[in-house]
Amino acid sequence: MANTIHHRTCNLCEAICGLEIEHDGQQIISIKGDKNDPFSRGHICPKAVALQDIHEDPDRLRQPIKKVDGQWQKISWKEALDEVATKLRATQQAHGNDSVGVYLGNPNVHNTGSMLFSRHLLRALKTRNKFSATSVDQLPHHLIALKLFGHQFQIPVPDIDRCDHFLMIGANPMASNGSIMTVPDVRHRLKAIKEKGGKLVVIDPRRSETAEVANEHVFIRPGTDALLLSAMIQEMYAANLVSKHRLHEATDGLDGLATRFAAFTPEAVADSTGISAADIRRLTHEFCAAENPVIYGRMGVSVQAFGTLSQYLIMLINILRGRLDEPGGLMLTTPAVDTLAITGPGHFDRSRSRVRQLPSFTGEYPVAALAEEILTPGDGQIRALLTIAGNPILSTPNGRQLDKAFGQLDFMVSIDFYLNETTQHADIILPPVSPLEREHYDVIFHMLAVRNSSRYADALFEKDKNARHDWEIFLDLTERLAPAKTPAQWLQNRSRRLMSPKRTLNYLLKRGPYKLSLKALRDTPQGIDLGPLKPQLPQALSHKDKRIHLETEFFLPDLQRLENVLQENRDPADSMLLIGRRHVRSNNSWLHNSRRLVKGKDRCTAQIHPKDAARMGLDNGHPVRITSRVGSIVLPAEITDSMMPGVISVPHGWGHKRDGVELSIAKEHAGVSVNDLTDETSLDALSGNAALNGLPVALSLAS
Ligand SMILES: Nc1nc2c(c(=O)[nH]1)N[C@H]1C(S)=C(S)[C@@H](COP(=O)(O)OP(=O)(O)OC[C@H]3O[C@@H](n4cnc5c(=O)[nH]c(N)nc54)[C@H](O)[C@@H]3O)O[C@H]1N2
Ligand SMILES: Nc1nc2c(c(=O)[nH]1)N[C@H]1C(S)=C(S)[C@@H](COP(=O)(O)OP(=O)(O)OC[C@H]3O[C@@H](n4cnc5c(=O)[nH]c(N)nc54)[C@H](O)[C@@H]3O)O[C@H]1N2
Ligand code: SF4
Ligand SMILES: [Mo]
Repeated sequence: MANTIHHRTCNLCEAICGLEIEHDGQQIISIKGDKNDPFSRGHICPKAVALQDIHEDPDRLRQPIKKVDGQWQKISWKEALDEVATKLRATQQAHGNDSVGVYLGNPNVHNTGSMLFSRHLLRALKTRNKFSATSVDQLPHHLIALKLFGHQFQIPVPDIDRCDHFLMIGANPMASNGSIMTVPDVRHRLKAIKEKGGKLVVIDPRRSETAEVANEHVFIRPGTDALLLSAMIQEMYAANLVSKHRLHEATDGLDGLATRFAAFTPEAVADSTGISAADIRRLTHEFCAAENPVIYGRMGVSVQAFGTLSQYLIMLINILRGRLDEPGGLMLTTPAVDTLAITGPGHFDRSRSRVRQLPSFTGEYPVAALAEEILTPGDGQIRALLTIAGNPILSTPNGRQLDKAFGQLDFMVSIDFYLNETTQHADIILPPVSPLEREHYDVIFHMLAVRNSSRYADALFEKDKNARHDWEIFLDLTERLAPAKTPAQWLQNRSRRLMSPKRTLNYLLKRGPYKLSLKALRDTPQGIDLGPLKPQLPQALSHKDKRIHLETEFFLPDLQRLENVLQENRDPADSMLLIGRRHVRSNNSWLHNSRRLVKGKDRCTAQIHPKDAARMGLDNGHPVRITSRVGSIVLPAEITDSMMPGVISVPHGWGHKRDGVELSIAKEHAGVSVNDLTDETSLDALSGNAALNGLPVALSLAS
């Protein structure tokens, strides 16, 4: 067979780059960027080739396996599914519905079938003990969108192509390729801001890859962003920099705002943040003076002790400067599939977790509470667990405690194609097809994109007869957990299968704002450009009264907690602050089994400033022990002046040398897990999101 080019979007990160995959029907010949994709314009990153490596990986599971006397055995799908359903139901019959827990990981969001079909399974599970990676990530964004605009997914994104001043806090898109801002080819888009005479300013405790390409980089002490942002708001009021804007008429809560920030003068926060009062004033004035400024923050500000407050203040600054819903500011998308309608508005604090009384968000509890819900006896204790496309042992706080908790479950099942740090605890693993054996449409990321666009691909390779999609596994389990008792229920089950992700998608596209269809997208495999983002507020608000609800009485009491930080006096000799790091050739915990991505020098290092290293007598490359309340890790030091003094940076997703892991390449480059240090009691008080950044740790030399 002659070689063919298959067009599809890469599903590995949020940038949704267009790919051209050359293949001969069996084997992949090459993976390149698709120059004709109007959105990504040929851009790809080094991770794209991992799609081939995952597909061909001999370690990838292709058939269900079951642990018998500590040994894994291949079993049939029927046997596996029957046993999983029987065990989950037996647990629930004996101990109540909440005795089964479920954790959903990040790749679900990059999987069309999972996005469209997981709700059936979640409903059939009938448990309140649901958890996901949202609460180690973007939970503050959802909470703010829900409160202010009325829908958890109504999250405006920076209109990067039309802004002329980009103030970026705690985000590193040059490594991450953008987040809650789907922005393929971010390098050129950032460069374009500078080329038109605009300015990119990065605020980060590390001179990140993005800081390197910025006009200006400002170090900030981790966890103090809310102080900086409060001082900016104080200065905006004091210097009369608040703009008049049409949306202010439609905003509740603006009155009296100035007084709430009066105490946070630039002078008051300078020492705590490590940024001089003069610099804070200058940053504020430059931002407000620009014609089309936007301020945006991501992981560094979301996943810390003031995550929600920081994101709220970022939103407030955009609103006060009149940048919400303006070209070049923070804007909402108009995706081809009405994602808001599928996901539902969401809700907050409808129930509380059993042990620590943490609030739920749209039916999920903060994942920092997962271990205690398994370990603490009593009514509602989790005794059986289902994980779907997640690796919480490496990606959520206090991984060692979770190891202990998973070890004591009566039953665990994982829907995953790798035997990794989490799934090795399972009794049964149900592996779905590889990403190239399924169709792909980004239900979520077109909604968070800096330009309206739409792109679909059929599966590249037909799946094996014996293989199942994630969505099929979900329905297989749903039908066993909630068997049809009436002809009507039987029909409903049949019609769900018939609807398939493809048909569902076709239906949603046709009903969407552009009246597209699968056919239209198949005819344009490079994707369709649907134009720049458009102003649409207040009409598009999900709140029935079409007003923005600032809900100051929910958010601003947290300023009191912030004032305590002002009093803190930290001696770096006693404790340093730990932050995270991403690298363009990693993807959370699960791409380290690709030889091409892990080769080269060790990336799992502790970056530390020369001054801190000198104080300890630490040489470059020497092992350093980092200790927190919950544990300690030892890894090589990387001494670099790209770190702010007093701060240490360790990437997450490593630590593959754990018992039972069957990832041959990843184990050769194992590293250690920073989440053996992060603390499940360290939370963003408003949302329950984990505070993984800014954790105090002690350092010592290790041998
Ligand atoms: N310290 C620290 N911790 C962090 C972060 C940090 O910055 N610092 N970042 C956090 C963030 S933002 C996130 S999103 C989380 C991620 O947390 P998780 O989602 O729990 O972890 P991943 O590493 O993404 O694990 C993904 C799992 O899904 C499997 N998988 C991949 N594709 C598929 C598929 O199509 N179907 C199925 N069924 N399985 C699949 C992989 O084999 C792997 O086991 O980590 C968080 N943890
Ligand atoms: N290559 C690669 N790409 C990815 C991923 C990956 O693992 N690898 N993961 C994907 C996922 S799931 C997500 S959610 C996104 C995340 O996307 P980003 O948020 O852009 O990625 P991070 O690299 O976590 O950037 C966080 C930055 O915040 C800084 N920081 C840490 N603490 C603080 C603080 O207290 N204040 C301030 N101001 N800054 C701080 C860090 O130094 C870092 O530069 O990336 C996605 N893309
Ligand atoms: S930037 Fe993200 S979407 Fe683009 S090729 Fe890399 S991993 Fe894939
Ligand atoms: Mo994430």
